[in-house]
Amino acid sequence: MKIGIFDSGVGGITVLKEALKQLPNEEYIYYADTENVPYGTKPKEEVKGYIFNVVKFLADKDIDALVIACNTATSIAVKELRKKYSFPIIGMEPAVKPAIEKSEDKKVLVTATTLTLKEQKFQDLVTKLHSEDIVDPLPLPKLVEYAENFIFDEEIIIPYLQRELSSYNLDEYGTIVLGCTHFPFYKDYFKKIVPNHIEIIDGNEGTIKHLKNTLNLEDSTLWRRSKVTFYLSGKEDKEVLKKYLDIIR
Ligand code: DGN
Repeated sequence: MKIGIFDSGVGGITVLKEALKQLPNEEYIYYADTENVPYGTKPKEEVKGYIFNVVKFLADKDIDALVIACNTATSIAVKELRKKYSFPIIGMEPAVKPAIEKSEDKKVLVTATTLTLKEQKFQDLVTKLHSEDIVDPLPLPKLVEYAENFIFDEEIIIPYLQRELSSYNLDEYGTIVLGCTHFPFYKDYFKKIVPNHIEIIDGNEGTIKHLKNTLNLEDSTLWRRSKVTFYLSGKEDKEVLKKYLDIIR
């Protein structure tokens, strides 16, 4: 099957990696909209325009399914995209439900982009789960910026996270949700600075399981190398692509 995956930039690579792990026999086209990154801090209508251009590009490549490897893009465009295209579209949303189940009697801290947390889709999810009193949102837009600039240094990221988390009494929380695909790059840093009982959850594994079920893909004992083609809309293509490949390896 030919599967299109896109994000504004490098974040969706964390989803592509999971896809290669669970579904190694498929063909992937990864599109990074590096010319327009970040999505999460821009006006909704502008970002919608970018998303529709990307999906048209992928649809023209005759994909069998699309994974929106971006929580922000999913929150603002998945409904309209599903109306427009007939292939299955797998979106992402912050993994609030599993986080509530794992948190037991404690609260859930949901980190994501500003846009994701502002969107009605997120509010509806919290309401549907009757979790208004236990879910706290925390936008971390700078993590997107760091990842896009391939900044993964502990000395930079840990102080940023410590500052952002400093106003929360973390003993009250059972889980932290990474509701942006750029954030799993920093999972170990979160783990390093939060109390041991807190579990850090992202939605990548669940998203690819959903893709697998939707396409009825079987576990295969025959393994062949998946084919991945990358498209980047930005200018520094070659240099960035090299870094993407390093991350995938
Ligand atoms: N990776 C995107 C997400 O999951 O929301 C956000 C990236 C961005 O453009 N801000």
